[in-house]
Amino acid sequence: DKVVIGGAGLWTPEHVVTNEELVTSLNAYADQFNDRYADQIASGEKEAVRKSDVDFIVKASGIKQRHVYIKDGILDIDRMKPRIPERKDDELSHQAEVALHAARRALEAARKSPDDIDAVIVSCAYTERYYPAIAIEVQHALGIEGYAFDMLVACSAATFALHRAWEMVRTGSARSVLVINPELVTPQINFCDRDSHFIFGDVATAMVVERADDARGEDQFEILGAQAHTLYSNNIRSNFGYLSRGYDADPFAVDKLFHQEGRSVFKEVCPMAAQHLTDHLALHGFTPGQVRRWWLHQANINMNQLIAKRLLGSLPDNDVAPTVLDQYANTASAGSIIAFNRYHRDMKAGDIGMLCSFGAGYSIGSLLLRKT
Ligand code: CO8
Repeated sequence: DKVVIGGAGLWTPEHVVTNEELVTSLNAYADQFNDRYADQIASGEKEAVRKSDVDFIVKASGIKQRHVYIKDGILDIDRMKPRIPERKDDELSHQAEVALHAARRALEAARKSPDDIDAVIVSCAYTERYYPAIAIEVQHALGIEGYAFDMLVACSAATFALHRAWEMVRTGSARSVLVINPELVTPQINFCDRDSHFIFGDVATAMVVERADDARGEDQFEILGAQAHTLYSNNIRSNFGYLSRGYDADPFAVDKLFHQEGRSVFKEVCPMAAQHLTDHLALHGFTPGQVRRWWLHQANINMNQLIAKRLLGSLPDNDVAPTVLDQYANTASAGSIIAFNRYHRDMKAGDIGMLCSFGAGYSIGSLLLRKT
């Protein structure tokens, strides 16, 4: 039986941080730190904070700005992290709140009510707590009968969750699944580090995966296949976790925040992703040239161009492989889903599209779609 993506939703936080604002703040922080610790820096006891540069950021990544859930605190050089008010147990959690914004939009696009949904998956790079699951909180808030669970697969959380949802609907364990990606990543960014302070932004995305027979949305995409691949790598890592308490670790130590060997990631992941996509298409008798649209993971413009060039032999335009990272930056697993949300309404029945994520783990996930 056919399974479709029956509707998609995107919630964009209202606050924007530009490259200029980020660089001004980091450079002022660097001056303050380097002045304060001039003696220790001179003796080699401490490392100087290195300054950032707007032109470097645009050239190295394609990122021009990012949306953030909470802007307050991020640019304050005496803080360098968002100021997030803690919520009580009986209040809606931050992540459930943003998940609900995207979920309601996906339900509306699919013309579904919560009664039509049998399962909820919240899948993203971080959840704000381990239990009760954010997905169960969202299920409760929407009044959905059935079951819900959280999944963590870093950059590939969205594609891996869609893969699960596809299987759940195919096997009949759910008629329709709401997959949500509330990516609140800014609290894990080291805003004092020029190598990574510019990379990420916050967002929430959602999709309804359901039986084609039940689908009522205006734009439906049949899932022709889903593939996944993982390979262990330490090149993108965060050591923050529940054991940190036992280590007596400083939760803001550099290794507890997002850090990466960006060059190695670039070199290792691009060929893996290109090969994965070629193999996935071949499995279904397609070649890259037959794909009308590529909704690629949004980590770095140069990375996407290299992958697309390997696949197609030349650089595709924005219509074939749309970029959203100039406005959103890297939003962990949600990047390709943002691209889908913004670039699918013009597609015609029969058009083929490929949704693909790649990144931390390493993890690569892809779904081959056909407009119905
Ligand atoms: N301003 C000025 N100079 C800079 C800056 C800056 N902001 N940043 C770095 N430099 C310097 C470096 O320090 C280096 O100087 P030196 O040679 O003196 O050390 C020089 O510029 C060159 O640096 P790089 O070689 O690192 O520069 P690149 O051209 O490789 O660009 C990138 C860096 C943009 C990071 C690039 O390597 C890249 O994008 N790689 C791939 C990254 C990637 O895809 N990562 C995956 C991200 S993980 C993910 O998607 C989800 C993870 C889970 C979510 C986490 C949320 C917090």
